[in-house]
Amino acid sequence: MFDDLIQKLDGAIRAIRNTGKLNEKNIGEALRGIQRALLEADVHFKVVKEFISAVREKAVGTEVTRSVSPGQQVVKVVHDELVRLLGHAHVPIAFSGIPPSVILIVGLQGSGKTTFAAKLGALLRKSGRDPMLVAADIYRPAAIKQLATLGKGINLPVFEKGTLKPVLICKAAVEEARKQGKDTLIVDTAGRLHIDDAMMAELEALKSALHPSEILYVADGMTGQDAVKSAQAFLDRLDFNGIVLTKMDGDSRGGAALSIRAVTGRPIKFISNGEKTDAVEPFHPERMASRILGMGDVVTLVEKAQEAVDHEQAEKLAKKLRKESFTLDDFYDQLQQVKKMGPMDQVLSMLPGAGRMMKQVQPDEKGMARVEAMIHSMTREERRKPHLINGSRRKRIASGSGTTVQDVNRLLKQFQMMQKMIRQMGRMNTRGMMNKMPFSF
Ligand SMILES: Nc1nc2c(ncn2[C@@H]2O[C@H](COP(=O)(O)OP(=O)(O)OP(=O)(O)O)[C@@H](O)[C@H]2O)c(=O)[nH]1
Ligand SMILES: [Mg+2]
Repeated sequence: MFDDLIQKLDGAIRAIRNTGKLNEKNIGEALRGIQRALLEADVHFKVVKEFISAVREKAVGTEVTRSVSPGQQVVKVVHDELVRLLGHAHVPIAFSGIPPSVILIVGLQGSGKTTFAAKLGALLRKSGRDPMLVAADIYRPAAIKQLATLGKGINLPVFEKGTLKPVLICKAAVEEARKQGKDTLIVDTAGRLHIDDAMMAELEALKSALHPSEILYVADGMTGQDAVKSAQAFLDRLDFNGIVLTKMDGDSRGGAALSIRAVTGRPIKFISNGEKTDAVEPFHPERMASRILGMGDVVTLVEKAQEAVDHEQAEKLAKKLRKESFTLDDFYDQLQQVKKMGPMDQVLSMLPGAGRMMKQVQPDEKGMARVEAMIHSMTREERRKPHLINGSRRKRIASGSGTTVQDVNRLLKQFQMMQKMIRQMGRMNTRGMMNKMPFSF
């Protein structure tokens, strides 16, 4: 996600990041680099213009404190502006006081509505609600079946009434929810290739019949500015209250993510990053800004870990991180847990400094098996105190694991880097991270 943008921003800021002196010239250069990076990521030009002028104003006006370098202070300004652009804080889903709450999923054809409806259902159930999916896309023959299959896969009930009118289907669904005590209805609606009047009228009718507590506009993150334009059209007719960005796992340049909130004034509530039903995250502006600036997203990483890892283990790891006693044994345990968390590249992209590291490491499952074999070939003491592993031990480990001494060297070096990163993370408390900023990127 955002790979290209992350690299370009990194390049633009690198020159001034550690500089002791800021002047018109180096600030100007950095700002031009940032501007270019954003435009190339397909961010709306007006949004870019405002962004740059806000950064310029704040960067020039900031008091430089002793503890950080002026360059780092500019990075902080960019980070804060990114957070502002992405919408300050996470905005949760709204529910109505009288059940069932109705959540209407709308958007263009193929944007990912049906998939997201199922994902949302699974998420809400995890948070203790009792949702039911409603099949209100009656135009595409396979649509009802698609939702039914998705629902079955995650064990969620799907309400359908064939090709009855959507308003009637939904009214019947509300009745049924009351009968069964379901507290949330997630309504999958039909998409269209272009925004046509009849389709909008149908959605308006659903809105006034159902009084949804939430209308979520699903935007295909890969389509960049187009997604923003059609969002505006939906906003005019339906006044939706939240946005879902899908397909953020693809080679999306990030433009939609960065402009859609500013242009519509509506918060992004979720991002979806894969075809599987668990590939979805609540959207947190601050975490995303950190990811975009290559500072990683430690909070989401920890949350994902907590989902995949049993609680006790997560606690233990947190303690180790605090005490800075992270060993190769822990690293090995982590690898096992990481495997459960999802595709390697997505998980790693949340680590601070990962953007650049990923390019060098190219994590893959095969590489992981090699790492496991190497760690297996070490003695207990070596795993605890990797700095003891000298030349002859490296040779032994390599032959024991069917790898080369270079492989062992690389692993130990990476492990050292990771320890260093973890020490730095320990020093920053994740929220106040920007205040201290011993940057690792
Ligand atoms: N890679 C990726 N694919 C996705 C994501 N979300 C949805 N898709 C895929 O995109 C395609 C369209 O998804 P649907 O959920 O059917 O989209 P829709 O908006 O319901 O489509 P219509 O009902 O035809 O308007 C499917 O092949 C999905 O598997 C995502 O976050 N990442
Ligand atoms: Mg659909």
